[in-house]
Amino acid sequence: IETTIPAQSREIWNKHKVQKFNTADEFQERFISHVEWTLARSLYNCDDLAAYQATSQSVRDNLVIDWNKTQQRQTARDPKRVYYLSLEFLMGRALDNALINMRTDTDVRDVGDTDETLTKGNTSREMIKNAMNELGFKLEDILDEEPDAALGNGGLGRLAACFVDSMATGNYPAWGYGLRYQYGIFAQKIINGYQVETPDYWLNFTNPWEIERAEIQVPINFYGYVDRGQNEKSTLEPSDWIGGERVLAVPYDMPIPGFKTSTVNNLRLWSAKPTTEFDFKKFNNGDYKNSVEEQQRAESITAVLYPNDNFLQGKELRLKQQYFWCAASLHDIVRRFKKGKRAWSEFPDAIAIQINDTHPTLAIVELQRILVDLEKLDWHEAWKIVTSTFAFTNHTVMQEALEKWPISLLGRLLPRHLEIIYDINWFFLQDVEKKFPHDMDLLSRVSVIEESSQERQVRMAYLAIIGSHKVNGVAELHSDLIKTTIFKDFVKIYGSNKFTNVTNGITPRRWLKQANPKLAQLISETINDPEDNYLLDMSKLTQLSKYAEDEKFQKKWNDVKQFNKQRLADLIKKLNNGVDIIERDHIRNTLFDIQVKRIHEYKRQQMNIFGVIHRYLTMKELLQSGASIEEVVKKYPRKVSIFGGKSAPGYYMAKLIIKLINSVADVVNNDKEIQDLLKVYFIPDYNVSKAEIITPASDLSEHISTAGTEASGTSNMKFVMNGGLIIGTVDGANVEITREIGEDNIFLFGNLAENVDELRYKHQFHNEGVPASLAKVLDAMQNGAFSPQNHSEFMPLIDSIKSHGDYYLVSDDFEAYISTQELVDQVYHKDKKEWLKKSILSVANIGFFSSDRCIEEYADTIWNAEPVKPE
Ligand code: NTF
Repeated sequence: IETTIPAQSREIWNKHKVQKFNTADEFQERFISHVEWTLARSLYNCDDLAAYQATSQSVRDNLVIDWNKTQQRQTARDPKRVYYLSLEFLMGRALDNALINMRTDTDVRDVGDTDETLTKGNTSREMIKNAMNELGFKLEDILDEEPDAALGNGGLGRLAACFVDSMATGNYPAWGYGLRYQYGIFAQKIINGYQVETPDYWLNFTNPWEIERAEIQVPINFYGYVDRGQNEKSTLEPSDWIGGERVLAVPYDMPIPGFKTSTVNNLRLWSAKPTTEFDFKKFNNGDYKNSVEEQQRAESITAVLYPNDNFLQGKELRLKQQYFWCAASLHDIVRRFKKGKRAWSEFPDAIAIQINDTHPTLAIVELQRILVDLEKLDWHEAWKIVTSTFAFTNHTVMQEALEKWPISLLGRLLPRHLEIIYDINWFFLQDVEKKFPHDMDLLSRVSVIEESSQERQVRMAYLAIIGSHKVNGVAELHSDLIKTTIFKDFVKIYGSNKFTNVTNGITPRRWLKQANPKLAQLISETINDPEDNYLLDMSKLTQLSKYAEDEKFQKKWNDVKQFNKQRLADLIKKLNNGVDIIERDHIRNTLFDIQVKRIHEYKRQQMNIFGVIHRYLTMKELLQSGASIEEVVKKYPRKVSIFGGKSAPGYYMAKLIIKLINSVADVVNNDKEIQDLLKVYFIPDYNVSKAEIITPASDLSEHISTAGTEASGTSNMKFVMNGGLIIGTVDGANVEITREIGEDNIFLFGNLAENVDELRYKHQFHNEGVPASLAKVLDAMQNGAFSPQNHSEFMPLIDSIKSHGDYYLVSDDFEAYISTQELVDQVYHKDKKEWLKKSILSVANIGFFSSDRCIEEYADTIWNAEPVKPE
C-alpha cells in the first residue's frame, strides 16, 4: 500500500508500533493513562462515568489497531466491497459488546489461570471485570454509564445493527453508512399513564466510540437549477446542476468488531456542518446575522431521527436527510473506487450496495447522476452499472409506510434528480410497453410517477425495484406477499427471479451471550464448548435436544430463567419508584408474559390488554360467586403482563393504547381481592439496553400481529433464543420459527393472511357484532371501569372495532386468542416439565435465526462477495 513516509523513516515507525493490551496489568496501565491524559483526571476524581470513559478509550485503542489492519488488508487485497445503507442503526451500548467480541493476542491460556489473563469463552469480559475490581470499580456499574446509541426506531434499525456485527464476524469487507443524529429516538416518560416524549441528547458526554474524520468534508448541494446551456441539450446529456444551498458532510467512524476474529469493520455516520464559504452579498448588505443563521441551519439536517416506525411523514427535512446521506456515502464509495483505477464497467464487480428499505433510493439516482453528469458516461452504459450495483430490501407491505414524495418538493430540492427520475421512468415504461403492448392500465399502475388526483408523487419503492438487480423480503411469508400484492406487476414484468427472500436474523453475541450470560454458560458447559464456538455455528445448539427431558438439566435450565426473572423484577422495582410489582416469593410461580415492541395497531397490543381485562373480569366473577383463591389459581394461575414500547408522537390511537394499559394496571394492581394473581406493568422507555434485561426473562412473549402485516419481526427470534415460548399469529417469521422449533413448541392461533381481505370486506358490509367475550371487555371499558373520571376516554378504541370496520381483525381473533392463553396457563402450571422441554427444544433449534446466516445468504445470492480472512 502506498505511503508518503520515506523508506528510511519506516524503521522508526515499526520500532514504535502501537501495541494492544493483552493482560489485566496492561489494561490497567492503559486505563490509568486515559484517566490522566485523555480525561485529565486522577485517582482523586475518577467516578463511574470517568471510569466508563477510560475503559472505553482503552478498549477502543485495541479495536483501532485491528481496525487499521483490517482496512489495510482490504485495501491490499482489493476484494468486492459491500456497503449497507441504512437511515437507522439501533446499536445500543458498545462497551459490553466490544468486551465480548474483542480479541486480545493471548486468548489461549491454561485452565485454572487466575485473573491475570482471559478466563472464559475467549472473551475479554472476565479479565476486564477483575481488572476493574482491582482498580476499585464494578464492571456492571461502569457498563450502566453508557447511553444507548438509539439511532433507530425499532426492528429495521436493530436489524442493521445485527447485520454489521455479523458482517464483521464473517470477515466481509463491508461498511455501514448512516447518519449521526444528535438526537436519537426520544426518551419516553409515562406521566399519569400518558406517553410524554423528551429529547434524547445522547452526545451529552463525549462519545468514546466515534472517531471524527474532520479532514474529510464532502460538499452537498440542494435546490438551485439545471443549466441546460445555449442550445438546450437533452436531459440524457451531461448536465450542470447549479446548487442553491451547500452544506458539508463530515464522517464519524464507529469501529465494529467481529467475534473471534481480528476483523474490525467500519460504521460511517455523517454529520452536517456549515460550509466556511461565506455569503458576502448578504454580509455586504449588512445582513451578517442572517447569513450566520442560514449557515447554522445546516446542522439541523442531522439533528434528529424521525420517530416513526412503519409510517411515512413526508417532511422536507426528512428528504434532505436522505439526499445528504446518499450523496455523501456515494461520494465516499466512488472516491474509494477511483483509487483502484479500474474501468467504470467494473464498478459492479467491485461494489455491492444494499439499500435498507426505500429510504436510500436517492442513492440510485445519485449514482446515475455522478456517472452521466460528472464522469460523462453514456446514459445506458451508466444505467447498466447502477442497476447491477444496487439491491433493495423491502420491510413492509403497510400502505402508510410506503414512501412517496411530491414532485413539487423533489423538483425544488433536487431539480436534476427529478429529471433523471423522469428519464429512468421513461425508458422503463418503454420496455414495459414493448413487452405488454397497449396495456395503458399496466403502464399507469407501474409508473414511478403516481398521477393521483391531488399531487403527482414519486413512488420510491418502484424506483428502488427498477434500479436494483434483486429485491428481497425479510421472511418467507412476507417475500411471497410482496410478489402477489404490492409488487405483483413487477413480477410480471421482470419475472420472479428478481424477487427473493432473506429471512431476518439476530446476532447471538448480543442477544444470547451478552444479554443472558447464565444461559450462555449453561449451554457452553452442556455441549462442552468452553470457547463458545456455538456462537459462530448455532447448529451446535441441537446437541441440547438430548437433555430436553433430563430432570437435572431441566432444573439448571429453570434456575437460569428464575435468575433472569428476578433480574427483570429488580429493574421493574427500580423503575417503579422502589415498589415491587411481584412479591419476591411469588416470582417463581408467576408466568412472565411480555410484549415489547413499537406500539402499533397492527401489532395489536390492544388485543393483549383486552385479554388481560378479560382475565381480570373473569377472575372477579369467580371470586364474587364464592370461589376461593386456591380455586381461582387453578384456572388462572399467577401471571404478570408486561408491556413496553414507544408510540410515534403523532399516533393518537397508539398513545391511547398506552394509556389504556396504564389505566388497567392501576385498577388491577390495586385490587385487593385479586392480590398477586394478576399484575400489569408498562416498562417506560423500552430500548436496546432494557431489551437485554427483558428478553431473557420471558416465560411467554406475544407476537400477535394481524396476519400478513408484520413483515418478519425479530424480537420473536430473540425471545425464543432465550428460552421463552411464544404465543403468536401465523405471520412474519413466526411461520419459519414454527417450522424450525416444531409446532408443539409454539402457541399459534388466529386467522391466516389469505383470509384477511375477505374478513375485512365482511366487516365493511355486514356488521355481525363482536363475540361475547370481547363484548364483556368493551362494555366494562365503556362503563368507565378503567376511566372512572371520563367514561368515554377509550371510546376511540371501542369504535375502531365496533364502528370503523375493525381493520386489524381483533374481533375475529379474540376468542382464539383467549382460548390459546388458557392452553398456555395449563401447560405452564400443570406440566412444568413439559414446559421446560418445549423451552429447551426451542433453543436447540433456533440456530437458523442467527444473523450470520442472513449475511451469508446476502453475500452468496445477492452481493456475490467473499470474506477477507485475517492471516
Ligand atoms: C420492519 N419494517 C417490520 O415491521 C418488521 O416486521 C421487521 O422485522 C423489520 O422491519 C426488520 O426487517 C419497518 O420498520 C419499515 F420501515 F419497513 F416499516
